[in-house]
Amino acid sequence: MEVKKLHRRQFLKKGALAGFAASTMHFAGAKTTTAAEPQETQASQDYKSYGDRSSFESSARKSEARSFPAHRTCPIQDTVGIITPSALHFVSNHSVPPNIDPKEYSLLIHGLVDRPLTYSLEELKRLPSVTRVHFLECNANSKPPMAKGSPTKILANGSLAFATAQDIWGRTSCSEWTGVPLSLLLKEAGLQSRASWIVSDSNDSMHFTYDLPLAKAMDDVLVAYGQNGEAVRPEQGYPVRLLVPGFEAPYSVKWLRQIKVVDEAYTPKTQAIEHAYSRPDLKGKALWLYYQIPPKSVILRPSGGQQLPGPGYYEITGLAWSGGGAIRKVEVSVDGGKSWKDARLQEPVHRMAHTRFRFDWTWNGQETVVQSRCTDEQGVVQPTLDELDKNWGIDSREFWRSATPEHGPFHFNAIQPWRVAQDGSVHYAMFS
Ligand SMILES: Nc1nc2c(c(=O)[nH]1)N[C@H]1C(S)=C(S)[C@@H](COP(=O)(O)O)O[C@H]1N2
Ligand SMILES: [Mo]
Repeated sequence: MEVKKLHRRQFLKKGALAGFAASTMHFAGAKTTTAAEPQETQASQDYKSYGDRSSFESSARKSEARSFPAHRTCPIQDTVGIITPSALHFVSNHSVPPNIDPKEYSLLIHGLVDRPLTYSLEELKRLPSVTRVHFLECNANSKPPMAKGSPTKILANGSLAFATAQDIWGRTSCSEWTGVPLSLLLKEAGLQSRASWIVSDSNDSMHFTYDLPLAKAMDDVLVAYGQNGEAVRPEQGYPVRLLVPGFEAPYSVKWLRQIKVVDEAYTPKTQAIEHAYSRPDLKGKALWLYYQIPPKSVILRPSGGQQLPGPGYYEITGLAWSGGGAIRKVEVSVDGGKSWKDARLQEPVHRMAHTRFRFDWTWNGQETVVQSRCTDEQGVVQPTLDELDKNWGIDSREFWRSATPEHGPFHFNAIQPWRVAQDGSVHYAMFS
């Protein structure tokens, strides 16, 4: 057979590293070791019926500074592939989460419909389901961490000490979600002619409430009960949440209680107070709500707080995503933005999902800046910080220093530069 005839050396030649001369291909840090005898660490009868990861693995969520009552960032720099392990999915809770018995659960659909309906979880699961890979991203993700009250220290050269990808970019995650299309439930209930928006609320202590244009609700929104092959996690809204693909994550109401069909935007309190931002280009005189996430990408290895052991080959890897659909292209620059080359995209590329990119790099040991920029299926390109400033009509270098954690234009998608210093340390270099 063809495959069997390929010797190891031939195989390596055909591989991704074929372009690297053997002499330049010393792997920093790679050591020759002899295989150790496998250690019997756990008797097989000790394996749990619901398993844990290896005791050597320690990647973990982190509390955010503003952590009332529970905001947790995802260790995005440690993930591989495109699916975030459910146990590491970022968490954003604005009040006390409920603990819902699935037997007691019910979802009410009412308002401008012909037949108000309630569904138990079992009834929802009898309906035709779909499974799709989608990211969720908090509106506050990737905003510069230099606002007042931020724990991040600004160094003399403008670098931010200790700013890791998790600190800045950890409010996004990507899962395989399973559920019933919301359009199916709304059609069952029968939409009346004045119907144009929906308002969804939840079973948490504040009844977190958000509205959504009906056109989006009828397009691709899921009433989700599955996450990565099992029930939605308690932190993610067990037993049922809305999943609004490509929109800022607050639209995806967790612990979903009811959906009311209405004839105008309601802008409920949680939306108006916690998620509307003043427009700097209008001198802060107007509050603005954002919907679709713009194209974003970030290099995760190497990224802030990491340490390269020395010159040599490294795979640069990171994630790209866009609320506008599929990622078409990710370019990487390893020379401070002078030149850009296409990265490889992990296939298949899902629409409105994290997309893994990979890029071969041989670091020569000199200080440099690495960064990525993506383009989505609509041809929208991730902007530089200067382009973003121009769109918003601000000088961000001044703006971010005077901003407070609660105040400032979120929805931040500027290209993220990381500086690799000569000693191999990696730093946030957005403003330097
Ligand atoms: N019921 C309810 N839904 C909610 C929230 C909440 O506090 N309560 N937080 C919202 C916000 S601000 C975000 S960013 C996303 C986060 O989803 P996750 O916690 O599953 O990552 O959930 C949204 N849905
Ligand atoms: Mo959020």
